[in-house]
Amino acid sequence: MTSPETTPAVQGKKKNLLIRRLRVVDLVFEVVDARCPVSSRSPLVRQLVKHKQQILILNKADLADPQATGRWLDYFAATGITAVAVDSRQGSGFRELWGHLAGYESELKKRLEEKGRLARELRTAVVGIPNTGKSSFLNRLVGRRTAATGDRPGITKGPQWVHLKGRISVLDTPGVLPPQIKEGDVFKLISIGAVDYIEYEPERVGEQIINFLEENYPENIAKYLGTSREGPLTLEILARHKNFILPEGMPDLHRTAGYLIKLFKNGKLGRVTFELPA
Ligand SMILES: Nc1nc2c(ncn2[C@@H]2O[C@H](COP(=O)(O)OP(=O)(O)OP(=O)(O)O)[C@@H](O)[C@H]2O)c(=O)[nH]1
Ligand SMILES: [Mg+2]
Repeated sequence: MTSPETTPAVQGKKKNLLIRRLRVVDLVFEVVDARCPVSSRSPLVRQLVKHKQQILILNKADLADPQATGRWLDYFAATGITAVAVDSRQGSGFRELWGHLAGYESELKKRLEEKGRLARELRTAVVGIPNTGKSSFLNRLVGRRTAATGDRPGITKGPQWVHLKGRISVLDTPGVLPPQIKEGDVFKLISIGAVDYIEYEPERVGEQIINFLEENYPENIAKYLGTSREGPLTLEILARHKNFILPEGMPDLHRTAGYLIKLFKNGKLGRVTFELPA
């Protein structure tokens, strides 16, 4: 079923509005989930930020496998993409981010001076697919600064600029972008809460999560699910272990899958990263 908010016409309108808002922005923070920093990028971003600078924010780094995050940072550095791993809840990684921003700010100043133009603030904006932590990131960036000022004189509605430290400002509303839904990535997007599992077969997603953990983080299964390690875990075994049994005595796989997905979303299955650089 398609809700009115997700019809192509509405999405098209939203996209155009976002493009218009981003027109005056110099630098875009794309907030992705550090647990799957590639499949949580939006295909739209490339189109939106074609001529802009970009910083990739690997958010929720506290939920990701730290070794994997290190590999991703090396990978992005090697491909010329500025990427910073952060935890927007606790604030780690933001000191490094401010260092990058100071660099971009002085670069802009130099560029404007060379062109003989007046100095102005470095304008930034936050974008990303649902639930990656865009609002948390923005709040952390803004801190207690609440002095939002109007976009342009005479316009009272629409996004506001918040002035940050130095000569940097950020749009007060993050842009929500659609995720790229590739068949093999759906279970990751569901696990990070970017896509609603109800629209997919939860049992299949549950199996995929279990298979992924079995293959990559078997120690997390024992530690966080408390099942015995006598053979590979299945959704059915987990259902029985949790006593999720239907009145007819069959294991409730639907409920078990929902339970697993919820654990994942809340980071209760340990630190895990779904994908590694090639
Ligand atoms: N552990 C952890 N949780 C985080 C982090 N950043 C955000 N969260 C949590 O992730 C959930 C979503 O965060 P939001 O900031 O609302 O994400 P959003 O991208 O603005 O979400 P939408 O506006 O719905 O697209 C919330 O429960 C946050 O508390 C982080 O760095 N680490
Ligand atoms: Mg938000």
